[in-house]
Amino acid sequence: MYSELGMLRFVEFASPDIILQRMCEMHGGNLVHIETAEEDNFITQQMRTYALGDIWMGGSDWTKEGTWVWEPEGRIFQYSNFAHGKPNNAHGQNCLSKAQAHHYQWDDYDCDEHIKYICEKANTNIQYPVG
Ligand SMILES: [Ca+2]
Ligand SMILES: [Ca+2]
Repeated sequence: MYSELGMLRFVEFASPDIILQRMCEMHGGNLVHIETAEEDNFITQQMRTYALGDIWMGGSDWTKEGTWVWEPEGRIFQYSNFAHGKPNNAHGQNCLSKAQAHHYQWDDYDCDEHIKYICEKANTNIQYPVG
């Protein structure tokens, strides 16, 4: 079950992030990339509005530990908003979350955590069904 909100699609279930990226691709998008403070604040507002808790974004340091990139393009972060002391690579964490517990700042999580996720797609003015 999901609802459309501008270019964002909130999907109301969770599964490992690789599958999530595939789910986003099936809908013509990617896991969300947050590339400006403005976009970060916008996503925070949506998370509060929809009580999403923590979410996955489309970043990882999977390929090179400590080098965070937006997937699948592999573009290195220009903007980031990690919480104090994060990322900490605890247990080898390689996936990127935006966490209510960290006041909506970012943390690296274990990639198999079951949390919600946000897909984004280019704003093409195409209308999608809500279901
Ligand atoms: Ca890591
Ligand atoms: Ca962490």
